[in-house]
Amino acid sequence: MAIDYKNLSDRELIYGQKSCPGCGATIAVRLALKILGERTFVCLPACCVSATTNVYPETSFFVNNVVTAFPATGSTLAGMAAAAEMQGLEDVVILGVAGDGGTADIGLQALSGLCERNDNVIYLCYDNEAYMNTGIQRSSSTPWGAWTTTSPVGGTAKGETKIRKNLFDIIAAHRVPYCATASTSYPRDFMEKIAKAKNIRGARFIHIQAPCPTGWGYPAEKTIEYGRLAVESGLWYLAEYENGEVKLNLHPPKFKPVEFYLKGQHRFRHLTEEDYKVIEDQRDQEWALLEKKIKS
Ligand SMILES: Cc1ncc(C[n+]2csc(CCOP(=O)(O)OP(=O)(O)O)c2C)c(N)n1
Ligand code: SF4
Ligand SMILES: [Mg+2]
Repeated sequence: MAIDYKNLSDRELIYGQKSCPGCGATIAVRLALKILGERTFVCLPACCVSATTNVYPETSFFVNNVVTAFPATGSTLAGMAAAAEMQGLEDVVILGVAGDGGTADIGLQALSGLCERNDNVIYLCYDNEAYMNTGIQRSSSTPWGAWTTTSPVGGTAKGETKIRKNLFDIIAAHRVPYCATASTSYPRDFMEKIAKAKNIRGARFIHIQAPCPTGWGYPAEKTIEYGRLAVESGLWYLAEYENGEVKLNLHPPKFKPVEFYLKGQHRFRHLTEEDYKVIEDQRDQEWALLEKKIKS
């Protein structure tokens, strides 16, 4: 979907929020609202974005927004979409913005219902790979080997022991009209996906990796660099599911070694050369599965 970047509005629809410097989640929401515009109605569960934007009695959103209970984003969005339809509001976008914990864990049931019913909403999951707002606890999207306060390091413990859920696959399996992955380090790709989603009716889902300097343990000015390294080393991919088909938006000609991505982050600093090998094997398996879906 071509975007006229030169004439993109200068107006910011989110500002003054209290997030950490370099917060990838804030970048994701800012870019999404640039494309979606003022007639967007946002729903957020408990998460970093809601906690840093809605500090009573103020809000940093310059569109309507509602904060719902942690598991309830999908069901609240369904109600908002039904209300918009009842009122004949054709020009509005109902947008959910939730973290990985609120999406892949506690909110998954409500989200699954939303997808099955094909409710007319866009659901944006920003993935900082842990429960950051409450002090860095693991989620089912935390990568293997990562330190969090609930996947500790020390003695025999070596960080997260499980392989992360593949949300893209889970949502695509609901056969929704549109599902995509994105990265805050590839803003054009992301904004084009948002623009495409805006023009589709029904349940649309975008899963964006949003690096978090506080939880990952790297200097705030490196958010874009780490997001790029994740894609370049094959640990995050940019893909779309549409009309029953999976499409890859970018395939690095040759993956960068994973240690380029892992080494500078505090959460991975205990990992050894052997662990890097494990992560590369997991990556290759994931890509083999993905490539099968693209060919078939
Ligand atoms: C039912 C319920 N359990 C726990 C909490 C506490 N809580 C609020 S936000 C949060 C973590 C959110 O993690 P995620 O969805 O990944 O968003 P992030 O904080 O990383 O932005 C938790 C555990 C809650 N608000 N409600
Ligand atoms: S903890 Fe991470 S996701 Fe939360 S506001 Fe800070 S940088 Fe953003
Ligand atoms: Mg999170």
